[in-house]
Amino acid sequence: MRTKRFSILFGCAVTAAAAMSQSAPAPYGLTPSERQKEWYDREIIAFFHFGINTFEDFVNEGDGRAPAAIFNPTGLDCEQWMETLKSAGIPSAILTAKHADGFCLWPSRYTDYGVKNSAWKGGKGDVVREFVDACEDYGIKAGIYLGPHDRHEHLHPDYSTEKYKQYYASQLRELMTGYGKIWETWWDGAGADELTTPLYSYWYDIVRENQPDCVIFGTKNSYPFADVRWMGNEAGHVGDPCWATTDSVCIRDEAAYYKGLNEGSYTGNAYIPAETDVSIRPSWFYHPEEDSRVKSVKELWDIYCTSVGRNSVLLLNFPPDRRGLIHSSDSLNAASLNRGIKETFAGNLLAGSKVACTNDRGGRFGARNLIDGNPETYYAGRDGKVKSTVTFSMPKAETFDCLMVQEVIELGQRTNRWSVEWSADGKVWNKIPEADGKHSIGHKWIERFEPVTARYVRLNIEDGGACPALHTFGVYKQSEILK
Ligand code: IPT
Repeated sequence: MRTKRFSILFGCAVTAAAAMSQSAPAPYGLTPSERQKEWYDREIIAFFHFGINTFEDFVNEGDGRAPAAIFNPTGLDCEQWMETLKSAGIPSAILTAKHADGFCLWPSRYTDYGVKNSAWKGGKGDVVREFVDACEDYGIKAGIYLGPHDRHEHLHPDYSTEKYKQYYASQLRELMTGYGKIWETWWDGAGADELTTPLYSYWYDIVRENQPDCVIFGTKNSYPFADVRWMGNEAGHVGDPCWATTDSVCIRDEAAYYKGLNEGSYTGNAYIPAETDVSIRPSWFYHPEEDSRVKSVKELWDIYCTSVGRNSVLLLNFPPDRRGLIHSSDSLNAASLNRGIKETFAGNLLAGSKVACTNDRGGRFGARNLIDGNPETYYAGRDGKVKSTVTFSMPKAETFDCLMVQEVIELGQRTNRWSVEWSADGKVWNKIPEADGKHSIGHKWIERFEPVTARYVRLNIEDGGACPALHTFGVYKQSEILK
């Protein structure tokens, strides 16, 4: 009796030891930095375009001549912005501290053009301070947009002067040193063609020295310093495929430039994933005329699927109005999107399946990890074996119209061709057209399709640079909220 019990315990110990000893696959190709990994996991970031344009009629890019005095929000409440983010499940936000008009939302020592000469709070206010304080109180990661293109300053001398270089540097220092931790900074390429790489190089050091974890959005001449890239349009449509890697962007060839941004390149020489900036309204700044044109929940879901669901991060703009508040339509639609996303992905219909796999590394890397709901555990194949078929047998037939797959991004972009099929009987297999001949996966890939009813589902990993390493795969029924 004693011996038997001992041997059972011993047997378990051996199995556990074998599982532990199975080593993890080595990373393949380029991999994300800690900053990039953290950024990917945010999934959605809010953009707040707010400034002097808000107080003009239908201006989205002011010329820097509007009098500072007109900036006068009657009820600015950054905590109300944060309430919007909380109900929308958004963990991070970026404020336009200075847009292209040059108007500063904080009392910069280096210009008179800003809140300190506005009617608001008798010139004693600081929107950036109120924003970062509210972020801190609500556990939201704060980011700052400091437009490199400044039409107020640019009225005379041009950008190549030492004066402009130092002017921007001084303002960047104020923001990077005086407002706590900054998680992202945005170098808009709009109107910024004249700004040179040496200028950005000088400004880059200021960001890095003061904010080591700050993600830099860069395009065009700031691209060499970018952690994340623009994805080529403002409509929310990331390419398919969309690789996190891309080749250095050459602006002279327009078509290659946009393709490089929108799709990236599997063999690209830099890891700079795509950020998707899009406004919840037609314009970037608030205009009452657009109150009836706020994107619907369905439109937002489409954008989520073609951004977050295409290996990108969504930067969704909520423009505060002349009171300094987010309009209720914007908040309500974003909150519904969040509820719909949660409801959809709470129910992985494969969760109770039996799992069979043709390329299993063994140990703690079994294919069951794909459906355990835990992003920390993952499935991996054997070294040198890039193909794999993972078959899921559900306890009963289920109807679904959506799938999601996620790679272990720390281990690189391994898989570069995949598909998903379904079967009612486990013998006759049917393709899902939207999930056939696919290429990139990355942080998250989502496909939607006409509902199918199936008992069996298989994920085919058809090619790649190294054995697969994926942490999640699921099929789902889209929530009614999103329709
Ligand atoms: C566009 C810029 O060219 C690009 O570099 C990036 O900053 C982007 O804006 C951000 O949306 S210009 C825009 C009018 C498409």
